[in-house]
Amino acid sequence: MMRLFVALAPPPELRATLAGMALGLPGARWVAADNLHLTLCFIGEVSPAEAEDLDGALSALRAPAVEVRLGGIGTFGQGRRVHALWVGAARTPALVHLQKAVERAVTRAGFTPERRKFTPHVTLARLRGADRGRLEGFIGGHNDRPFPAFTAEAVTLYRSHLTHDGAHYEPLADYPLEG
Ligand code: 2AM
Repeated sequence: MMRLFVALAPPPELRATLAGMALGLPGARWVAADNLHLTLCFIGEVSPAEAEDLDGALSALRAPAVEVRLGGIGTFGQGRRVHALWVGAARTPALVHLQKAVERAVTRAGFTPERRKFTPHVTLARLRGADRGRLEGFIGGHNDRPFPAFTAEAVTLYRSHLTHDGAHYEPLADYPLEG
């Protein structure tokens, strides 16, 4: 079985910038630059044959390229249970349209994507027992920071490998969007 999801990959320079923010919050488990992504649709465990069906469905996807604007720092989890730190993406109609198109393609291929509300974000770090003061300082220091917008020209099918030192995400295939 393989654990799959569909996401957008920010360009390498932007990923390097995001990964470089780790200096501002030591102690958290930062996502390596290569692994940074914006999830559009989480699929979960599938067999190799199902992965082929998914590949077929995503190959048939027709949607325009989207401009993605990152900005604003957020967290998942409450109070002492904060477990993820992320940078948000503007919830533009084009991005929402693309997310729905991907979800439809996945559903048409016979899968039931996991339904979390779509909160477009790029997870930067996983936290455990984070020091509140430091975390708030980090958020305050980066919340208004602008990042260069980018145009996502493809969606990527990723395989998630869960290892003892965190998840590693392997891009399996790119599906071009219409420019
Ligand atoms: P996260 O970054 O907010 O943790 C691979 O696990 C990717 O899929 C991650 O971006 C993760 O989001 C997302 N993901 C994991 N489980 C998910 C679920 N049940 N529903 C939606 N997205 C999920």
